[in-house]
Amino acid sequence: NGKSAAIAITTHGSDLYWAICAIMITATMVFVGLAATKPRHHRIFHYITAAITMVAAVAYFSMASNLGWTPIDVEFQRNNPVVRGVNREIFYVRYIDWFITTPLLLMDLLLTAGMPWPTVLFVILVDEVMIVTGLVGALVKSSYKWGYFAFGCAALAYIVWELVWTARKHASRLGSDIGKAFVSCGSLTAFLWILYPVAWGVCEGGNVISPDSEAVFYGILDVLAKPVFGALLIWGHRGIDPGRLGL
Ligand code: RET
Repeated sequence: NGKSAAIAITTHGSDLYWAICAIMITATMVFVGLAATKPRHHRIFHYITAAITMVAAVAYFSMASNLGWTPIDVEFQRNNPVVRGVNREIFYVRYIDWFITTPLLLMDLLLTAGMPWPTVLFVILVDEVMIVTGLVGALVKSSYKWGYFAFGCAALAYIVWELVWTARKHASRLGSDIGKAFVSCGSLTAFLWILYPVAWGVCEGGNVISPDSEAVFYGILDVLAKPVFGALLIWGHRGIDPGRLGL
């Protein structure tokens, strides 16, 4: 209907969001089930990882149900760069998910590397700055959104540096098995996390790709960054006594 207010909204995303919700629920059950096979003091990584997919399951339930979003005016509309007064569906629920899950993902990694708690705390606080700047930037209508984006990218640069340099060296000093477990999960994380601001730039930021494509882009990233990452991490810990990490 050409007369109704234009809004870029997902039409096919819901099916994909339901599928990913199911993946997150299944992964949560597997991680909790695996925890039950271990003595209680060997469950820390199972519990952290299960909490990550549990939170994501609720976020995906929301998006699949077409909830957790708000229309935001966009300055640029694909194929029609001069039209004003156009909206885009912005899923703020993603950021509630990320605010909880990205610190947990960092705990998974930094505890694997045996990092001291002040470092873990500071990296998590910087991560929270990154997520909040992303949320505020997504809700801001003017091009000031790119200022928030820049702050978020600076925060991500620091986090990636801590992972690929400081924590990697720390992990390898604790033993080659710990070093290997960290490098596989740490490299996957560094690679995937750098793609999130790319997705943000073409979705919430620049409105270049449609909300349907956004569902695919963030969807693939989230499945790799949560359940696949979690499986790799728990597998990596199979021969490692948490006592060696000070846990
Ligand atoms: C934003 C926009 C602002 C700049 C940057 C971002 C990075 C977000 C990241 C999110 C990671 C999410 C994960 C979710 C769980 O699966 C907020 C998009 C740098 C890195 C891993």
